[in-house]
Order: sequence, then C-alpha cells, then structure tokens
Amino acid sequence: MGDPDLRGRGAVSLSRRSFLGAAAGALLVPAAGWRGRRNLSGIPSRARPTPTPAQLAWQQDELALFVHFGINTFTDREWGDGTEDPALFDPARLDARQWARTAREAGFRAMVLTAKHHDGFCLWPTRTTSHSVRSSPWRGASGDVVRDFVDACRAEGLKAGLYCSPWDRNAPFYGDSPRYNDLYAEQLRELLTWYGPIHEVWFDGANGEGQTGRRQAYDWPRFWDVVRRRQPGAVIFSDAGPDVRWIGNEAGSAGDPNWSTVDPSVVPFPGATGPGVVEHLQHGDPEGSVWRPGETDVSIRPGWFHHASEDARVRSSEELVELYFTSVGRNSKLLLNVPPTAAGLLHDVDVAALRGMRRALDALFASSAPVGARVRTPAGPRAETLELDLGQPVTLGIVDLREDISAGQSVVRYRFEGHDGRAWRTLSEGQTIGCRKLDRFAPVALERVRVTTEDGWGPPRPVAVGLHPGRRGATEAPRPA
Ligand code: FUL
Repeated sequence: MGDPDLRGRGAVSLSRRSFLGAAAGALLVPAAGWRGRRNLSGIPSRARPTPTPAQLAWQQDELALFVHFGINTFTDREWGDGTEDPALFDPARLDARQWARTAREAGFRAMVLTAKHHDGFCLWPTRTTSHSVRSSPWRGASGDVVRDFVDACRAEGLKAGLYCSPWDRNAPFYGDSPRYNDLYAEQLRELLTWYGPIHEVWFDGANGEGQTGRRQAYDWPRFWDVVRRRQPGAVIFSDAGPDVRWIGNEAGSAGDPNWSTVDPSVVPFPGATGPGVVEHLQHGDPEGSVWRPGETDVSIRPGWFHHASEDARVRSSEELVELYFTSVGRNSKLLLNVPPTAAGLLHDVDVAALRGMRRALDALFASSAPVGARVRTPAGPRAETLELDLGQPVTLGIVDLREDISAGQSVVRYRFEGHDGRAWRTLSEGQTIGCRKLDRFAPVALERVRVTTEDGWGPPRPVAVGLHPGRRGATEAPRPA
C-alpha cells in the first residue's frame, strides 16, 4: 500500500483543499442562519449577473469524468513526493478511448485529465522538464497521454479538460517564486497550444512545501491570462473561479440552497481560507456580483488514484445516483473521478457502476407526467403560482425545477404542492432553483400540482417543471381511499 504519511495525516495537513473539505463536513445540510434566508423581496430590481456562453454550456453538460492517472498509479500513493523514478510509468494497455467510450455511454459530456499532479510527473512530452513520459519506458519514451486523451475525447464527442497542479514537488526551484511561475506558465502554454480546444482548465490551490522548503507565491492573474489568450472558450475552475468555483467539499454534496452568484472578495485566490470561505463556496451569495457556478468534484473510490486495495470500495450505482441528486440536482455540475488502473484502463467494477448509474437515471427520468392546462396566477408583487392539471391521478415522486439561467438566477423561495383529490399538501420547498433543482418525496398519486415561486429581483419569470414517478413503473392508479 501507499506511504501512510502521504495517504493519511501528512497528506491532510498539507492540503488546503483537504483542510477545507474536512471543514465542510458540517455543512452538508443547509446552514442554519445562512444569510440567503433573508427575505429578499425588498431588493430593488437591477441587472443580475448572467453566465457567459461558455459557463452556460459547461453547466448544461451536467456530468464530467475526472481522470486521475500518473506516477501515483504505479507507486500506489495518493501524493507522490517528486522523487519517483519515471521508469515506473509503463501502462501496458493504456486505452484512453476506453475511458472516453465508458464516459459517453454513461451520459458524461466532458473529461478532465491530471496532466500533472503534485509529484510533478508530466503526462505529456513537455520541454520544461525531463520528469515526464519522455523519460519512461512507455511506448519507447515516445508516448503522450494528453494526446491520447484529447484524441479519445474528440473521437467520442466529449469535451476535453486539463488539470495541471501548480504545486510541484519535483521542480527544483518551486518556492523560488518568479522562476517557478515562469516554468508553470510555460507548462500551461504547452498544454493549451499543442492539443486543440480545451474546454475546462482546472486549478487547485494546493501550496505545500517545495524542495527548497519555501512556499511558492503563485501568480494567478498571469496563469489565468495564459488560459484566456490560448483558450478563450475555456472555463477556468478554482476555489476562486474566475469562471467556475469549487463547491467547498470533496464529498459530492453541493449546498442547498446553491447560488451561482458570489461575492469575489470572500474567496480572493485558490486555496484561500478564513471565516465564511467554505460556506460561501457551498452556497454562493444571492446578492453576489459575479456569476461563478459551483462544480462538485468527488471520487468513485476512497482515493483519487487507483489502488487495487480499493477495488471492493467503489461506490455503487445507487450511490452514484445519490451524488447526481446532491450535485446536478442542486444547481451544480458533477465532476466524478474514475481513475484508470496501472494497465491504463478503467476497472470493470467502476465501469459497471457507471453503467448502472446511467440505467437508473434513465429509468427515473424516462417517464414524465403528461400535463394538461397550465395556469399562472400572481401570488404577490414578486410571486406567482403555476398550477398544472394532470387530468387523472398520476403517481409522482420527483419534481424537476429549472430557471432559465441564461437570464440569471432569481427565485429566492419556492414551494411545490400536490392535490390528491381531497386536499393540497406541500411535498417540497426550498430557496433558490437555478439551472436545475431536483426534489424527491414519497411517491403519491396526484391530480393537480402547483409551484409557487418568489422572485428576489423582479416580476416572476417562468420556471420549467418536470414531474416523474420517482421509481420504475411510471404512472399508477390511486389506491382506493
Ligand atoms: C486536491 C489534490 O490534493 C487531490 O490529490 C486531488 O487531486 C483533488 C482533486 O484535488 O487538491
């Protein structure tokens, strides 16, 4: 097994991300007293932040596959220390097309690869260091995992994204800030010019010790500028965006409520810690001035890299469906990590779990209740009720709500009620909706439903409503009273 120091206590103490993630454990349920609970009805109408086309497309993709692969796959560690021998890297059957096919068949629309992790080993033949695939025996030192990865994405119709860790435990001058920033910017330039369109560039804020023992001062504006110049269509992910933000934990749970708007001063740079940071990442800010939707990254296994000892600890299809509800179903995007083995293939157990997840999601959303008359009635200056007549009793267990976020995110409160022929009852309620809000409740036969929404900023805008049985078997006749 891996180095206990790196896989356990030591690793946690070195990772700001892990630190924040652990701190977020307490926030997996809506935070009591969170400031979004204020009544925003009194706020005057004003221009709301809206997504760029790239941010909108990114979120509508819903699912992306994270691929952690590198020298750690061969040393059985989570974090390498940078002294690993590149000769260890030799995936006998690497097949990026198998990763991409699996992803596409499971309904994923993008993949993000660890081009470089904290150990500094580069999966592409960089000119910046010899610590790369060029020094490995793999394909006679002429292989390029990033090339295979982007080619496979394109062949399967997926968008390609890259993660190049700023923390580099191999670079001899990490900690000599201007010099390392030059090297890192050049690595980004290579990755973002050699491989065609890249749709997401993923940054973490890990900032541990280097070989010099000194802490590196990252030049974030410069790094982001490299991305903007080389890949103007890409979104940049980090704790501090600027385009999409970390959701604040690695447990697969977005905040509820989850606003796509933030106050950029709360998390000013990746890895920032301090009061309110995790809460802000989890929930956003209804009055935030910047559009920065949350991405929920989580692994299908306990670790990010493949360890044979964890082959029996892969999340089940049911658990993956649960992750879908706590991320996509809370106005976030799910970035699910599925790490290839040392052979260079996704493991059968992981592939089976992904297939099962897709089957289960398809079954859950296959049938929608047919809706007859739709009536919108004002329910206050900024509130309205949309009532839907189902025509006959229909068993429902899921309501799927969507705001048209191309115009921003506005709903500050909603309530979903159903009428079973005798009375109205509240089945779910909450605060904001955003791109997609999925609420589940005990399946019940209903004749009419209604959604009451309150808008924080102006006259209510239409909310799309999807109605699903919540389990296989679509509609059912009501039970006799
Ligand atoms: C973190 C890293 O420390 C983990 O190893 C992993 O790559 C995770 C996605 O990001 O910052």
